Amino acid sequence: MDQEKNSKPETKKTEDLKAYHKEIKDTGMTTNQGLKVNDTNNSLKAGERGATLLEDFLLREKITSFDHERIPERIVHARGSGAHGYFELYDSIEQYSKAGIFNDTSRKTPVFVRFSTVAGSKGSTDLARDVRGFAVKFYTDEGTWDLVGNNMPIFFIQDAMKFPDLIHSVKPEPHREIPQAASAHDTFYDFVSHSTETLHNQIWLMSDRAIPRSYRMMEGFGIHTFRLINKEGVSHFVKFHWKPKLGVHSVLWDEAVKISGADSDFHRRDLWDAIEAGQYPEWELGIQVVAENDEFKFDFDLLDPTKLIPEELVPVQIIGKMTLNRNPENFFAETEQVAFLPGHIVPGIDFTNDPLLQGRLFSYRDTQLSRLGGPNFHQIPINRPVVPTHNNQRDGMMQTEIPKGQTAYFPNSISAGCPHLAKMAEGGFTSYEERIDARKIRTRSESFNDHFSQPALFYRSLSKWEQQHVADAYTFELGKCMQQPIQERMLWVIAQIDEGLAQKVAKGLGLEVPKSIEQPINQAIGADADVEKHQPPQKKNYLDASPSLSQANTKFDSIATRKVAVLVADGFSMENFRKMSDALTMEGAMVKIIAPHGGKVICDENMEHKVDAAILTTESVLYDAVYIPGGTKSIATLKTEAKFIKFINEAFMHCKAIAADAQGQDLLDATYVVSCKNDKAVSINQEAQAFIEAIAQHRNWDRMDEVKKIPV
Ligand code: HDE
Repeated sequence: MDQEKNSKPETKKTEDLKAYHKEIKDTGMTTNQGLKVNDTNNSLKAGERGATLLEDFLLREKITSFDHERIPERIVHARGSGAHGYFELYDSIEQYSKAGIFNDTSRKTPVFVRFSTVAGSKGSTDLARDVRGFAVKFYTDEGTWDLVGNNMPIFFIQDAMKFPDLIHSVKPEPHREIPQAASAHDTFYDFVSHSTETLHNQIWLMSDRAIPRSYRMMEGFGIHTFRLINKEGVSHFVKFHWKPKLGVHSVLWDEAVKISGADSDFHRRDLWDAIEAGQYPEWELGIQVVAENDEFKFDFDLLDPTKLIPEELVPVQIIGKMTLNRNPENFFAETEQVAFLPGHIVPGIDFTNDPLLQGRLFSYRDTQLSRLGGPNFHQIPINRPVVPTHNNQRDGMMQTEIPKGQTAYFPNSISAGCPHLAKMAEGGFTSYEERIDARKIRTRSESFNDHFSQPALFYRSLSKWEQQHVADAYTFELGKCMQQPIQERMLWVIAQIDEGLAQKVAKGLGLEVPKSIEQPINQAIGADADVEKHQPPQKKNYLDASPSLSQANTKFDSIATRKVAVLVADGFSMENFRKMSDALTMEGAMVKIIAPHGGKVICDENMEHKVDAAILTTESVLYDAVYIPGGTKSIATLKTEAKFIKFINEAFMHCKAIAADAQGQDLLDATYVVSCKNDKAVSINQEAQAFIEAIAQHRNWDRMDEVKKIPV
């Protein structure tokens, strides 16, 4: 890996991008026309103290370019981070799909991935409580395939027609543009409580999934049911899943709030640093396949994007792996300008009639026209396929190619019929011939009407600590609503999912769960027959619980890339530090030295060590675990600095692993750790292995109730 790391691994796409790289090394400055520039600090003036001249083309070029540096940010998913990598197939799935990417195990298909939050602006915090976008562009040999998914397996609404309403409700309220990157406000809950189809995604939004520890520790989902088409033209329904090799892990809300202040680029930095360190993030691609004949065998509709297929009903088959191994060269050129379109598919993959997907097929191309300035956005280097493109589409803003020849139409004889059409046997795309016998009708299918069974299944499937987080999240979010009728309507709606959950939230809000809603939901918003039909309950119980929905059942087998804070001052024990640090780094963890000051710290063997962060510049919430090596002098110093005590207390309160050597115990005695000495994730004077196992567990939730008493 090291060799790969040093040489910056290439894919066919990153090689292709090199043609557009511009090295600014050993070169003089020129204008955009190539004129050598010898002064870029002073404008041309009429006299030393005189007015600037209109003639100054150097000033004008520099300033106009600057004036137009910004393009519109994405209307949703504005804040994001991208990386290059590749996808490898484990075994051919030609029985389901004829797509080259799913047949050829020798390929390394280049990918570009962009992770994002949804609601916030481009400069908002990474740690907002939000859904995360998980968009993958596969540069395949048959053309580009975009799998534009999220980190939750379902969506808020069932029909694209409602998307602008959903987004308008969650975005900052229009009269005062508050709050930024937050769903905790009246308009969102006004909408949610009136549109019960949102509840499933809504309860996921209240879960730990909405505050990931890292982009590298999130699942990804294509959400919609797609089709796979094999060589015989047979279609199977499919749902796509990305499973992170590092497991699914989250931070606590208290951490999220603090990280937003301490490092609002936390996820962006984490992704960048992991790749630079050669710790390449990996996900396995899984598919849930349903035969066409089984379309109607479920208690929900496969076309309804607010429903997931529990993995216990249809197992996820793992078919390949994606590795991200290269950071972009330039954020704007690549991450900002990349354009994902769910409509980008390749032969072997096709759409279903999911009405949300159908709307997306329109929206994404449309939005690029204003975001990237016209129909030629596919010519921007990051968006170019790795295969040649030829057609009769011409001109438009920012045409950068020079199509040669006399013809731009089909059919033609002048250009010998070129570009000619590909027959299906030559890989020409043909849409799946779905049989349809239908009336043109503006309505919602009856089969989409169950809004409560799956949110209830999700909640039932969570562990005790996850359920507590959901209750806390609802209490926080509704507590931020100003209008009591909205809070009460939400309480009533939550009670339809789980009465106990609603009671907990109501207690936190100081309200009662209404027995019924005085003004029925449908009356409150006018005569909307749809809403009336959806009124609960009769929840279906096709599964008591789906363990795969709980993060308690994720992987806990690695501490790779976990950040361990080592708290030291001059005189710390080098012997102990070396032992622990070697053991941690062997397992792939990142050891960071935190000292009372920046620069260097001196150990008891009189060696200088580079300090990674002075205590004043960092926070406990940025690390996964804490280690305190001995050394009498070091411990004595740390004890006198209140922020070190706070640092440990916070890590303890956030249920993280803490290790100390015998002398370090002295410091722990000055913290709340003293009250839980038998805690399984506190290892004092033990072998490194105990600490490593505790870090791999991510948190010790047994501590949860005890630490609530800590006033940090
Ligand atoms: Fe998107 N969505 N979306 N969305 N979406 C956009 O496209 C839209 C939906 C998703 O990193 C926009 O290029 C509609 C579901 C991701 O560049 C826009 C509907 C899922 C990204 C748009 C949906 C997503 C977007 C804004 C309902 C998960 C970021 C900028 C019919 C399966 C991609 C852009 C990136 C971005 C529209 C619903 C995921 C406006 C109309 C469901 C990950 O076109």
